Amino acid sequence: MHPAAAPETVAPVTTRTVRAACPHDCPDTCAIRVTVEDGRAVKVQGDPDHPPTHGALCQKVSRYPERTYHPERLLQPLRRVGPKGSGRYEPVGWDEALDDIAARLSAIAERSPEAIVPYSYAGTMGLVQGESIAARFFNTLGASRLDRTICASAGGEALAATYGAKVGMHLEHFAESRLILIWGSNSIASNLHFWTLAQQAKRNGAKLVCIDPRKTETADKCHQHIALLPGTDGALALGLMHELVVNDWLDHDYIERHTSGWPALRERALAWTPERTAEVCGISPEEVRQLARDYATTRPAAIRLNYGMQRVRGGGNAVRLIAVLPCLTGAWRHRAGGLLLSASGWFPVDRQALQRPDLLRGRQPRTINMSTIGDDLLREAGPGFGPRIEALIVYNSNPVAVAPESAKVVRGFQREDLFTVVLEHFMTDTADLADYVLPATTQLEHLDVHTSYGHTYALINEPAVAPLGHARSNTQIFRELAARMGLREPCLQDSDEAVAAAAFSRDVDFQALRQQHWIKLPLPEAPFAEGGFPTASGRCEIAAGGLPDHVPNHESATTAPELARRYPLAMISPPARNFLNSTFVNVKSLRDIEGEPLVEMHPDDAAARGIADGQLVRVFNDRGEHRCTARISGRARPGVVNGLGVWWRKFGIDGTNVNQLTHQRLTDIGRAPCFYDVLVEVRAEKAA
Ligand SMILES: Nc1nc2c(c(=O)[nH]1)N[C@H]1C(S)=C(S)[C@@H](COP(=O)(O)OP(=O)(O)OC[C@H]3O[C@@H](n4cnc5c(=O)[nH]c(N)nc54)[C@H](O)[C@@H]3O)O[C@H]1N2
Ligand SMILES: Nc1nc2c(c(=O)[nH]1)N[C@H]1C(S)=C(S)[C@@H](COP(=O)(O)OP(=O)(O)OC[C@H]3O[C@@H](n4cnc5c(=O)[nH]c(N)nc54)[C@H](O)[C@@H]3O)O[C@H]1N2
Ligand SMILES: [Mo]
Repeated sequence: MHPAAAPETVAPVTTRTVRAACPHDCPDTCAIRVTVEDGRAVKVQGDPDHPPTHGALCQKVSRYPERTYHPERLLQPLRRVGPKGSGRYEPVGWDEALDDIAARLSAIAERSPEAIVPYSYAGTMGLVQGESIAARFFNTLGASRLDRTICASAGGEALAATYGAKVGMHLEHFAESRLILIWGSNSIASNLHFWTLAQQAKRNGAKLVCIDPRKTETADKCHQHIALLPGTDGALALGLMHELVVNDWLDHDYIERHTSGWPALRERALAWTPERTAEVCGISPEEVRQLARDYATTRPAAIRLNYGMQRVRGGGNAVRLIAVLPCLTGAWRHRAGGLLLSASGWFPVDRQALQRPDLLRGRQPRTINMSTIGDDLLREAGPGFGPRIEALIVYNSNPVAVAPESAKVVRGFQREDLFTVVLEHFMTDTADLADYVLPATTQLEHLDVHTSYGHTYALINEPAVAPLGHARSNTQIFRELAARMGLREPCLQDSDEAVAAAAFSRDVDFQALRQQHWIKLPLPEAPFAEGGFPTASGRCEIAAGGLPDHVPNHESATTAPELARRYPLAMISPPARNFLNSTFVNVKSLRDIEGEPLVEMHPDDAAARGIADGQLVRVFNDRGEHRCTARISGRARPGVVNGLGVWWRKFGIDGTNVNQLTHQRLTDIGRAPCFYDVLVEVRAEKAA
């Protein structure tokens, strides 16, 4: 900054504090206080009064003003002028952009509405700027529907099959647990406000056990780390059940009254001796025995399951099996016992009111799975698929970076005959391939209301500042597109306030939310102490949809031996602490902390390949290659390499990221991607 421009000598004329909520796809959904000086947001802080947030924000969100006022922020509509991918765009006015987009979409909609596909995920988790006016718009058109599977649908559907909904323990009660299994979660990085409570429990004498192939920062701080192979969590759960049965560590009364289907699963579990379990999981039999003993004999015992363990072929079955454990021991009897994967099912969100599926008027458009967008963009019209995709409207997502098997995703987005509109804050990898890029507002510039999948408070986000430049909110953009396309449904013009006020069907009054900033849902303290699961039977449904089992990975030595000979290393690619999926990768201060795209390797695997720390390597399989730096580290277990974070492709050495190596095969339940079920080989590129 030019020294003369430094503002610190001039006292602000007006200062106010605005109550906001963190919009990111994270279980914590923090309550934020934004300090606004003379119309500019200068600081964001965690709300000290909101119990889960407890006054603390993570490092990346504390940089939210830096992201919002980033010099590369998109501030006016852009139209492509060069070939796709050339990066040549010209600024255009909103009227010109929206008129042209409306005309092109209308022409497609008249012929073949399903050729129009929305593509969105959780860039913001807000109920208003997410699927409200946008969903109404696509429903009115009769556009293809999007199956939003990219993150949590395997575990989410599995949990709902077992418990009846995505529900679990209250976050706060983990502080009172005596044993916490942190299972498939790097909580310090991705669930920081849970970690604070786990620390409290630890200080009170609780034992913390981390179950994760990677020795994460979280594993470092737990008493024990069980470094199982990726995709073997279902086997571990069966092995634990074996021990519960043979030692009779079962709560027979709870099982009898509050579960259904146990006898058959009991038989199956008896085949999973600690030795067999250990063999499959790549751990020792003693680890299985010890974990079972701890879990069965410590009260209260809690499981913080997270979505990291369900990004494999058997992810759904694994969640079903793990969710049975607290029913077998009766851990649910105590409010600090049980399990939390997601709390989102507790929220009385009125999706009918928000999304208005009635606007389909009996039409049943096809559904496109967002996790196979690579294949689907390249698919011709045909029976079983329907029309070729002609137009894609992307908002709240960066599919070119985050969707699996990037080579195909990129080829799809590069189709010259595809009309792509991207609503964004920045020129992401996806925006780079758009016909139109429309500048969207950030959380500081629009109204929203929020649920959480990690706690049980609804929150409001009041706009703190006016939209920057010519940015418009997602809702505003869809309202205007609808008007220009002649769509006359009055609800397409609802204001953000009206949408926010309709978002909850009960318990959360919008005006009260405006007054109070956040509202805790009225829920029982120990939700399943006396059973009462939200299933049809009220019981934990162990065998709904068939008996759960360990389902091995798509890509493993057992299921694909020939492949495993050529590509003997399993690769996982969990989140980087200072990014949020691919968001924040362009914030330099955060990118500098993460350094560069890298792959962590165990010293033995590196030595076997003559790879030195810091060396440039080629990670590859039949789908492609990704060159990055090798970090030789005890964070990787033997046989598994860790590619951290979803970097923007354009920051990669060859313009690739880890998704160059992932595939589009889906999970057993929930039609989700298998990001952590991948085999690769690694070779040194040149001498260190
Ligand atoms: N800082 C930060 N926070 C985030 C995100 C981020 O990108 N950065 N992402 C957000 C999103 S979108 C989500 S969905 C949530 C939750 O996102 P999650 O995917 O749950 O993220 P993590 O907590 O990092 O948990 C992943 C952990 O699971 C481990 N893992 C990988 N494969 C397996 C396996 O087969 N079994 C077991 N037991 N563990 C495995 C990984 O090594 C990693 O440590 O986090 C959110 N929070
Ligand atoms: N290899 C690998 N791939 C992964 C994962 C992994 O662990 N490994 N994780 C997967 C998971 S769990 C998830 S959830 C997905 C995440 O995939 P996405 O949901 O696509 O998440 P982000 O990469 O954060 O991209 C969100 C984009 O939305 C934009 N955005 C934010 N707010 C707004 C808004 O108000 N309006 C508009 N128009 N845009 C906005 C941001 O600028 C950002 O570019 O990635 C998945 N991909
Ligand atoms: Mo996610």
